[in-house]
Amino acid sequence: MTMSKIQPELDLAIFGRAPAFAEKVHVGRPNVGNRERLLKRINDMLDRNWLTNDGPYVQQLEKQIAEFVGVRHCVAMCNGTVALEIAIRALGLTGEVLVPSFTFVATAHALQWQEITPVFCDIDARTHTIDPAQIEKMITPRTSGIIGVHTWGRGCDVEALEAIARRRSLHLLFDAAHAFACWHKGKPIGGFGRCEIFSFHATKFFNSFEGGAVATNDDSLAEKMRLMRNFGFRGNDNVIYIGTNGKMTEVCAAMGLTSLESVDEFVDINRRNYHAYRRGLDGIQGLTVMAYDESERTNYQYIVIEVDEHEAGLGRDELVQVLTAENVLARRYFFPGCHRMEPYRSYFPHASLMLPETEKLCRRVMVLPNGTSVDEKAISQIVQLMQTAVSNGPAVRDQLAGVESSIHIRGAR
Ligand code: T4K
Repeated sequence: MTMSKIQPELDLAIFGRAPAFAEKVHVGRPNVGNRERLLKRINDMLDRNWLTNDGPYVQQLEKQIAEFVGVRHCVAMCNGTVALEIAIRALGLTGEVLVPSFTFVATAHALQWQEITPVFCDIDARTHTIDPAQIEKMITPRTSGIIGVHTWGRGCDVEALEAIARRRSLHLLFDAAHAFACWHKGKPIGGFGRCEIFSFHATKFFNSFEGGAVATNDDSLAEKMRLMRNFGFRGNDNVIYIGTNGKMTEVCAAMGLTSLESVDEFVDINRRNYHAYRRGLDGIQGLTVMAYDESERTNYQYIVIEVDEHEAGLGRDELVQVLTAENVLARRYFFPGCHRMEPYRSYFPHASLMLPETEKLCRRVMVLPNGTSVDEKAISQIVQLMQTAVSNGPAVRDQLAGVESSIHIRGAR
């Protein structure tokens, strides 16, 4: 007679009950400001019949963002990736550029797209940002720059990076896609390095549907980027550089202006949610909620959890599976790391040997839903689900092993 293992019936969807949430709860649900004001702006735009090409909304948004982050210039673009590409080209980067592998793949692609080699550098396990101590050993005669990424809106070790860039005559710029409305050492992010690049994608804390911008205090760099985002035109019929089409549309700028009016409200909601998550998750063994330095201003957009599989009794992927079955679409970030994505995986098959902290974090980290579409009731349910899963690790693991791998996990690609 064969003895089959009896599973306890836990209050989780993987054991067969209905998902805790009838609708999917997303990481990256857009924050939308005042709808009436947005629609009024769009109506005015239609009345004006000026839809793109450095229109009045784009100019107003650039002015307000420059003031908001305390820089001389904000050059609005159609998205953060093109903003990165244009900044890289306008700065004249060549050869190799040091970047963290723990970033969205756009940071690396913006270089490779122009045949500049992204050289992946490890992160500091504590901050999740590029580790200055690792940088010097990656510099070669071909290195022309460093791109720091302010991951989760937490500033890189800007001072150490500046010192290296100065000493080794390298350009320093920052991918600040996560860091709009975040500060570093008492100053707004946007004014560090030669320039900083924001993303205003729908999933970001501050959005303009699609959009991005480069912030800089460098007059000639700003001028060059303005020409480059408009095919290289200086005046009618006069092209003076190779350029592209990186222009932001008026409807995107209208959304950006509307989002800007609600920044404080978005921060308040994110902060409230962050504290609710911390109150619920801080005691659960094996889970660490990434702490924001509350002495700095930040947008609190990312609820970042590190899962210690040994302590929690469940791995990160198993927890994501449990939540996905409940319609909570927690995300792995930035799995599996740029160095394990093509074409970089083929170019640098042994890169992982230089990236132990990146490798470790990519296996441990997950992000939970935040933003204006998440409330404290939803958070307490999500916390309860995670508590139930971790408290019953062995049963959950057995159940998942038996469930068809129909629960599809996604990462931030
Ligand atoms: N550097 C860094 C460090 C970045 O994180 C990014 C972008 C960039 C540079 C480049 O900036 P952009 O060129 O994008 O401006 C998303 C975003 O597309 C991307 O902007 C973002 N980083 C990246 C981390 O995530 P996906 O593939 O994860 O997006 P998706 O479509 O799966 O959406 C995420 C979730 O949000 C979904 O569960 C559904 C929800 N969602 C999404 C959209 C677009 C909504 O509810 N409504 C929406 O309108 O890439």
